[in-house]
Amino acid sequence: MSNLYSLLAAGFPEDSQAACLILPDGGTWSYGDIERASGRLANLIVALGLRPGDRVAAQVEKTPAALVLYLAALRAGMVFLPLNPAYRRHEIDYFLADAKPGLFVCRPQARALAAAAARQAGVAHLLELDDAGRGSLIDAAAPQADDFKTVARRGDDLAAILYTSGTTGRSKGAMLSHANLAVNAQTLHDYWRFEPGDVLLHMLPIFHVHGLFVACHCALLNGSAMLFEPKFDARRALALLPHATVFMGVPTYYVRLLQAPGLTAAAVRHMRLFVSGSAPLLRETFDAFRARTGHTILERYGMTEGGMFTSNPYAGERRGGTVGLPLPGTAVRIVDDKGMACAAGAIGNIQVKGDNVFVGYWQMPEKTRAEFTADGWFKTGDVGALSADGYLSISGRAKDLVISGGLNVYPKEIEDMIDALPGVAESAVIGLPHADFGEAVTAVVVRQQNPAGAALTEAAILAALRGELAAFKLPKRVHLVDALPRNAMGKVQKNVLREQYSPAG
Ligand code: MLC
Ligand code: AMP
Repeated sequence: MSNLYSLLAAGFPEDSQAACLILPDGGTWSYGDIERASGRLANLIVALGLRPGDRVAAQVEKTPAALVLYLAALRAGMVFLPLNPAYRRHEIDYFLADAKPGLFVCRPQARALAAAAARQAGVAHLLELDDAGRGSLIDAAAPQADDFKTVARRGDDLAAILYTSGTTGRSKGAMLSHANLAVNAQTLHDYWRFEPGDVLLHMLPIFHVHGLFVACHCALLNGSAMLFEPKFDARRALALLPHATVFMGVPTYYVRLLQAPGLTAAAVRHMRLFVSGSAPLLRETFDAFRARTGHTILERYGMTEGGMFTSNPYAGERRGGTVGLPLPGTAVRIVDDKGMACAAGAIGNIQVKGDNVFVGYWQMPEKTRAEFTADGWFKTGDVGALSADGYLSISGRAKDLVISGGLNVYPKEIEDMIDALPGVAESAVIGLPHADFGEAVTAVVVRQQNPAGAALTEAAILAALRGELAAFKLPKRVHLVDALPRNAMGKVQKNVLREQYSPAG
């Protein structure tokens, strides 16, 4: 097994001038440009003194240079650590202290904050990459040679660490190996039948599994061009879809496309494939999209800890309300709380096994052990059922997680912050149905019986959280109450809160 980059590069087109990234301003990065730029950055990373296995962290906007930085880190044998630019100091401090990267690449506007965090965590090198893809990172790489001999890696060597927040509040770094990513890339490329001439409309962020691995790996492996957009915008998507053949998005993208004027069968007649994932696609969205466009969205299911596990078939029946069949090489089973296999159709805990399943959580051997069964199955924390003919339906989550617009928010992290505010006795954070984001983060807060408690308001709580947390994690609403509902064991009944505060309830 070699370096994941070598596998991807084997799919690059023979013509090195063929387009890899097509930008909103019409600019193009060819496959040759990608190879040379990643060579320069890989040479720079080595010249800085980083060694294979060291971490390279990046908190930057989506630009070609950001993607090239990922490829350079792979080539040099480093472990890539992408971070959402929305994260604030509190979050960055934790990631840097935990992962101890040798190089941290930040946005210039976050330099002061990043420098303080990097100093505190003992990060040796801090470089900048701005939102136009320029900065000290690129300047430092400019004198480096274009050629770089991609470092050989073993299959179980780490390629990336992606942080996923934990139910206990502390984020966990999911360690993904070259083999994990390579096997999933190849499987998806083949299963979704990528073909010569495919063009991917890429509007996802590239700091998560969906945008960075699922989307980019399929396109690179296929030597395809990507219409590489900084973010999702429904009008822009409609303008670009006639030039694409494949689109991947979270359900919110499809909800917004359906609301935008101009989504017609004619507008998408060149398209070969629409893929949805990262959060449940409502049946009504699936049906409305088919009725409007004639295209049946292909829904698939996966998570940071292993990439994609299941997918609706390319040629067979794409069954709405299901996430399809286990992908080749991945096994899926449903078990009850005692670990006994469930019958077809019965709801239970979803467990998975396969070469794509991650290596473990960074420096958390006990958490890793707790998430695997004795016979090596990974406990996803999702709940669902397998039909008699093998289709998986996800009916809920055993883990306390809110997915808002495809981004995960762990209630415990928000509850801890709210509970620390003056005047707060306790709090519960829940997800409520939301037409655009799927779920909306909502806080229910109990006041202390004192003047600080009496002075609490929704606005004051939100203002206090805003500086500390990425904005997408902020509650869309805060409800102040006298007490939380509890069961006989004293556990907060979040299901009761969800019913009470649901828009329809
Ligand atoms: C932005 N905001 C959100 C939000 N995104 N609030 C809740 N949930 C979200 N997902 C807030 C911002 O903080 C800001 O708040 C306001 O909305 C406007 O910000 P914006 O950046 O203009 O929003 P917009 O561009 O509309 O972004 C929404 C979105 C985006 C849905 C297009 O979040 C997105 O692209 N999501 C996809 C995430 C993704 O890639 N997930 C895959 C994870 S991988 P304020 O207060 O500042 O105004 C994974 C595994 C798998 O899950 O299976 O794939
Ligand atoms: P993340 O930890 O960000 O990788 O998110 C993974 C989680 O997203 C999974 O454990 C599921 O709960 C959820 N998820 C991903 N795809 C789907 C889908 N198609 N339907 C329902 N939930 C999904």
